[in-house]
Amino acid sequence: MTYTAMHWGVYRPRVVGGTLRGMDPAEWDADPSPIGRSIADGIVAPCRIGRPAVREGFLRARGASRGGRGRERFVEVSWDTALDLVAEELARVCAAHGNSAIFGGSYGWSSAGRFHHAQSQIHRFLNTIGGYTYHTDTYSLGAGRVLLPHVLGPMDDIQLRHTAWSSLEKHCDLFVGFGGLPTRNTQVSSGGATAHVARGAIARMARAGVRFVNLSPVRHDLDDVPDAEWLPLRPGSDTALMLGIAHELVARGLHDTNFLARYTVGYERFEQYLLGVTDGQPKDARWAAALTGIEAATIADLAVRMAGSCTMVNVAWSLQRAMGGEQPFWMAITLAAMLGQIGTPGGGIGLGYGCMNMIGAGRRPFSGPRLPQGVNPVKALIPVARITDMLLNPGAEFDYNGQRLTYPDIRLVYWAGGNAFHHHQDLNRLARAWRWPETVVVHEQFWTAQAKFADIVLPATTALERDDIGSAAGERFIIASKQAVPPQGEARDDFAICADLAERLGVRERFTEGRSVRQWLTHIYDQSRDRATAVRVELPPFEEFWDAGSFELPAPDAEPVLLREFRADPKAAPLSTPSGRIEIFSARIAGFDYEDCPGHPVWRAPDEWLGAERADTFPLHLLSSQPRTRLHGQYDHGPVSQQSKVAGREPILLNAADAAAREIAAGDVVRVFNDRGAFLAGAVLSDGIRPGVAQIATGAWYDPDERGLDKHGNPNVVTPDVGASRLSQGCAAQSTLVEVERYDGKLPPITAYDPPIKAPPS
Ligand SMILES: Nc1nc2c(c(=O)[nH]1)N[C@H]1C(S)=C(S)[C@@H](COP(=O)(O)OP(=O)(O)OC[C@H]3O[C@@H](n4cnc5c(=O)[nH]c(N)nc54)[C@H](O)[C@@H]3O)O[C@H]1N2
Ligand SMILES: Nc1nc2c(c(=O)[nH]1)N[C@H]1C(S)=C(S)[C@@H](COP(=O)(O)OP(=O)(O)OC[C@H]3O[C@@H](n4cnc5c(=O)[nH]c(N)nc54)[C@H](O)[C@@H]3O)O[C@H]1N2
Ligand SMILES: [Mo]
Repeated sequence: MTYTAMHWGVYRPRVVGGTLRGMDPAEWDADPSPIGRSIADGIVAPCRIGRPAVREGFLRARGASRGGRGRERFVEVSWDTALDLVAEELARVCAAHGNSAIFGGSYGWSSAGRFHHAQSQIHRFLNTIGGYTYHTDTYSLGAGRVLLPHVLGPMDDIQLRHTAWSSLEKHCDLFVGFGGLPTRNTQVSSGGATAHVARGAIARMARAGVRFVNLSPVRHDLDDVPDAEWLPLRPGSDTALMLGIAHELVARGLHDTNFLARYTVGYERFEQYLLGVTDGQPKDARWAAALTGIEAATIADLAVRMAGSCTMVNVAWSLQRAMGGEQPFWMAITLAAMLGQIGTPGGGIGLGYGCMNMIGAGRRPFSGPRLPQGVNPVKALIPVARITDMLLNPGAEFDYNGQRLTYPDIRLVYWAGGNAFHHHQDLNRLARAWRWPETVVVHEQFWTAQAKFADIVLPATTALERDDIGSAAGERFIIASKQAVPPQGEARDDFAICADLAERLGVRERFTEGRSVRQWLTHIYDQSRDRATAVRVELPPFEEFWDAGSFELPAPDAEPVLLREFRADPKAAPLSTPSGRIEIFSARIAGFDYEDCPGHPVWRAPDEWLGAERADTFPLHLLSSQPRTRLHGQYDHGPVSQQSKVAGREPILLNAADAAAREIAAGDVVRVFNDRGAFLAGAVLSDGIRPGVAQIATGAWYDPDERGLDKHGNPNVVTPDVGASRLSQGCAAQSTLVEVERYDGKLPPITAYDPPIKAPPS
């Protein structure tokens, strides 16, 4: 059987006469993602990179021409010419400046297959030539992932152990979703969603009588349950709302003092703050109402219902992708602890239901196949979202998770499988910083902005064009993802590219270990087989797995319940926090002495939100959320994404009254701007979004004109490039204020998908 594993699902490629005609969802998937419909046209689109290419100025003057980066056209060259050039640049930079001058972080989702995972290939390759400056953390979970080990346990582990949907169906009464429960996001899992479960599970919960509360500025964040209660709070105010609920619990004696005493530390200190003993301000429902825009009586009523029901408190990851993003996660954990239901089969804390398919999917997690990356002798690192700061400030010091680190001096940037001009904030600032390195090498499949802002571009294969293994922890299947069509143009696998570079640098054998692709697939599968056996999962031998095309992992013996063992016996099964318990007060974090992240959860007004002075100038809060029609920027050129555009631009959701006040009608092109930048988008009007809030999906390919106006709708031209706090330095994209106006100028054509290739001389 031939399957292809993609992050948004498993498909059977329909190939006629060597051409891909379509992708049929795997037969077992009850709720396949429509994104698969973008692939057949997508992989042969004109924006596919056909041949290696070098920026014109770079061919002439190498690094001295770097001011032309992102503006100049490219000249197509042979693979030999391109690889010689890359090898030369790597050798030159290592010799002159040391390996820490190479930034090889290469953040991004690349493709689902675990062997051809581009970022892993790059890391392994760079390690064989002496290492590189790397990144820690993710854009997904910057603040949350740094906070969690201090107060609850490692996020990577916790996200895989979430209480199964099937358990919630039986035991939960009330599901309170901060950020809603948007099933558009459960289309994907990192490494490949296999059987989509969230929508079916939510429907069954609703039928079983579970009540849903959607605490989000946007109604459609919980549109799977028609009678869900919608409480449209102000963006960025969730911590205040949770504090208001917590205060109400204490005022009514509804908090679970036994749970707090047995399973947590530091509640007393937090309670002093909650009641206003430390700062004179009780965080009561009236106080919270003024900050959140939700009435005090509604907050009080919610507190009573939460205490009287089996309640799941869930927070979307978007809440922590914000200034002070640690606080909503920490406060949600604190609130759930006060309710005393953590570790029960229907209540407690959820950190990401509705963010990915794997959360709550209920399969026993084991560590699947992955490419060993070797050892990186270079110790220089950045938290992933500090890339622009790093490029602009070599030698400067910064805080991170209790450490004082120094930005390295980067001369060469190497990227494969990610798109910084999609994912990073304040893109005009990134574009300026991007002129500093002497050399930028990118492997890409398509002419994204990441490729256009490179010096040397090497064309990579897609998942359809190579053999691989799709595997995501917590998913139901692992997939033998088989080549369906030949590589398009001159595209090559990232592995083959790295191997040939390693050859030129004299380390081919160390990089490949003498293995072919098939031998590597067998090898990494066998390694994961041993890890699976350790958690009592028996995988078939490789050849059997490969011939079958997929393997269904067994359901666990008991339904997963997050922190069940800890609840049963906190001494026998302590958490990995310093105290072994839930840390409502963290002595360790307090010891770091960061005013923007003190020792217990607090409300601190962010610099950018509707309550800030800045809102006088930029009165709308812009949410930049995950796209329904694609994964980030991937296949933005495909039909599923293209059909969703408005006047060729990315749709932006505006409140009908906000639009009327600005004489904006549905379908108008609008200019969205602040003092960092501006972009065009297509207006969609609704009463399902709180007045004063606008929402746009991320992922429209960056398409700046000469003056820096993005013609297409990439929100990252207006988002702030600051760390969530000194603790995590995480991405804070959600803390963004803008103004919107109708765009009456002549509409500039979209050029995002045009290949920047110089026509050969005639
Ligand atoms: N404003 C705002 N910004 C955000 C977010 C937000 O909420 N708001 N969310 C953030 C989050 S959570 C994330 S995870 C990031 C995502 O940011 P990215 O992961 O960087 O986004 P992708 O578009 O998935 O980029 C992957 C790129 O890899 C290429 N690619 C795919 N497969 C291969 C391969 O096999 N080889 C090579 N060489 N290339 C390949 C694709 O063509 C694509 O361009 O964005 C972040 N940015
Ligand atoms: N289809 C699709 N699915 C995806 C992805 C994709 O690109 N496409 N990306 C995947 C990735 S990499 C990740 S990390 C996850 C991300 O998962 P999330 O970070 O949870 O996803 P978002 O869509 O950014 O945010 C969810 C909702 O939170 C709401 N929200 C934003 N700010 C606030 C706030 O301050 N308060 C409240 N209460 N609500 C707020 C927004 O209305 C938004 O719709 O999604 C994954 N799923
Ligand atoms: Mo993410």
